[in-house]
Amino acid sequence: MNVVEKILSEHLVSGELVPGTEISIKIDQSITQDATGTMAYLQFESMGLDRVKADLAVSYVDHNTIQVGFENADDHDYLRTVAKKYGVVFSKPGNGICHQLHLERFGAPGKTLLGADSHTPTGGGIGMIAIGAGGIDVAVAMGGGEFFLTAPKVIKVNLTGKLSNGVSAKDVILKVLEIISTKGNVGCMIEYAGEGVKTLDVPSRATITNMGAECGVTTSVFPSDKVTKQFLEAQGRGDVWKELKADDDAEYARVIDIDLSELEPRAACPHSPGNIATIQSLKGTKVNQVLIGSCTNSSYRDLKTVALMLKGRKVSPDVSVGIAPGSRQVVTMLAEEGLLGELIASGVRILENTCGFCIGNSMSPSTDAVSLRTSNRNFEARSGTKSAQLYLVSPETAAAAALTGEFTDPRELGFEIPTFEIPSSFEIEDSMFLYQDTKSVGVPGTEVLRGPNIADVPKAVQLVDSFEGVATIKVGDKITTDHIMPAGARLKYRSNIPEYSKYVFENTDPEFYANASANRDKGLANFIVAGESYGQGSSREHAALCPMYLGVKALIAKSVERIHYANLINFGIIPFVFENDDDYDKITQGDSMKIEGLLAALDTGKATLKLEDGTDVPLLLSVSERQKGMLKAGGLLNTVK
Ligand code: MIC
Ligand code: SF4
Repeated sequence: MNVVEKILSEHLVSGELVPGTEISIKIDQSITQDATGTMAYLQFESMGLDRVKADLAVSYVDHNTIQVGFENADDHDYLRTVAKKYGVVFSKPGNGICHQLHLERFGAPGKTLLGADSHTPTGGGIGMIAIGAGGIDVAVAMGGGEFFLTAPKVIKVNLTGKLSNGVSAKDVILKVLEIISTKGNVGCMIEYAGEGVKTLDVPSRATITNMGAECGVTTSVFPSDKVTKQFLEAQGRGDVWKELKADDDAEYARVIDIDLSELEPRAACPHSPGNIATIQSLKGTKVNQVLIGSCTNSSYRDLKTVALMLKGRKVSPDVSVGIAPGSRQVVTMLAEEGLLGELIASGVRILENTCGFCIGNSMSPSTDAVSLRTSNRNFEARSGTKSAQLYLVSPETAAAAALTGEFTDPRELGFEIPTFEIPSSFEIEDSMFLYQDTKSVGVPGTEVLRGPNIADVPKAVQLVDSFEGVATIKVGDKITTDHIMPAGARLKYRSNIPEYSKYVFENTDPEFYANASANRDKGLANFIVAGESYGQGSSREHAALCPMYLGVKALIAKSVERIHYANLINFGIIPFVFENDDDYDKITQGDSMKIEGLLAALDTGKATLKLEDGTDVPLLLSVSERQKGMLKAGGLLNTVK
């Protein structure tokens, strides 16, 4: 067996590991963050359990810490008190970014982790099967329920050689993205193997698995070896280590070879993480902003490297440079070594150790600005500035641009980039994790605080046999959840669906909310028509929940990405795909349309979309027995026992 098969078979609850078929697995650990967590806990509460049943559940607050107005703080109070009531470890705002913290303090090789955030696969850096999902799936796992997924095709990425000075983990995953792109990888997992694995420390491995999310794979995993052991020991958690490696005769669906020694610095160019170019080809382009941090590249390894590169030097006068560390551990260690002081002296802006700029809730660049970031997504408008040009690069490339004010290959800076070694022990101080007093857990009446921003969770209605309605919006390929449900300034409405729904497709079609609600109020169904890879990006179930609230009944797309596909079904929206992709061109936004025989379509997997000019468009639907039940009932919440 390969590593993926070993972990999955140990956790298998139903099905067989036959690629493409539905299986379910036991989840050992779960994580939520505040932007998805409020919904997840509201849904958990509505299931009527008295406490969480998973071995470990952690609730992190890292996305909405700007706190302009009362909404974010209300959410934090709700999350803290609901965690106390149900036995969830609560990570206070200011403690750090969920994925970085989980890797440091809780992750363990061989375990399964389900997270209400698409970058949960960061945990694959220490040999976990760590998967991102919608909040409601995580709520079910917290309640002890299994998680359903497609048994994966496993892609082996065979690493040989060793990275050269100035080239780092981000350049590895950008190379992987160059090879396999952001689409067409649904139902796959990546397993890293080969001699080159040994040369990568855990933070580097975690950078690589983190951004596997951008390839659209279910997760990515590294073996667990001596390097993993050393990292866990330095985190004071050597006891959770176990070795994990693929058998010599393990098989894979596809093998990709990458020679680390040959890699050069790369960037993902606007507006997709899959739009890759070398830094050499961008050399000399002026840069306005450099931001270093996010769950991809905010580790002690990354920021120490940057600090040593900037030490004794000044950032370019034309560039605004910010650093957001991944955790308190990282900040403390930089501070104790005097490196925070060096960063400040060089002219860097020190940002809070949260998601911050990555989700566009601060540090929006100026109009048309070129912004270099070490984060994982550069979708249009995600930064808060639609005209900005975002490039995703390694910390070394970011620091080089900070110094020179233009794209610069870090290998050409004229000085050796400092190399990094994992310390024998990290600074461990866990006081911003609130572990629950077992006496208060599960006690009825333990007070949960709900401010006015915490609204009820809407439920979908039961499926009817036909929908008559309108193609309320028609969009192109690679529509991300950031297009569907903007974050940034709108993030504060995550626990208030009626309010948040006003911003569905805000940057794509500002009339969508008015048109969709008018149709819904007239009893017409809203249809979304889309191209390939619809729903790329985040796990935010709001991209299904809010459209559902506005009366969206079905999606008709060329293809749909994994987490979003599951989220649509969880909220009773039928995810059809075109039988013939060319039919996409037959539909115009605003067209009236009808789908009949929906109940039968659930069984046959086929339906016909009738356009107003009499054209019939054949559609396909691929759902498991379990998903059929959910669609009939009007979503997962209506079926949970
Ligand atoms: C993101 O990076 O897009 C987010 C914000 O972390 C999302 C979750 C969310 O929308 O709350 C993700 O990646 O799942
Ligand atoms: Fe936070 Fe950005 Fe990571 Fe999402 S991708 S969890 S917003 S740091």
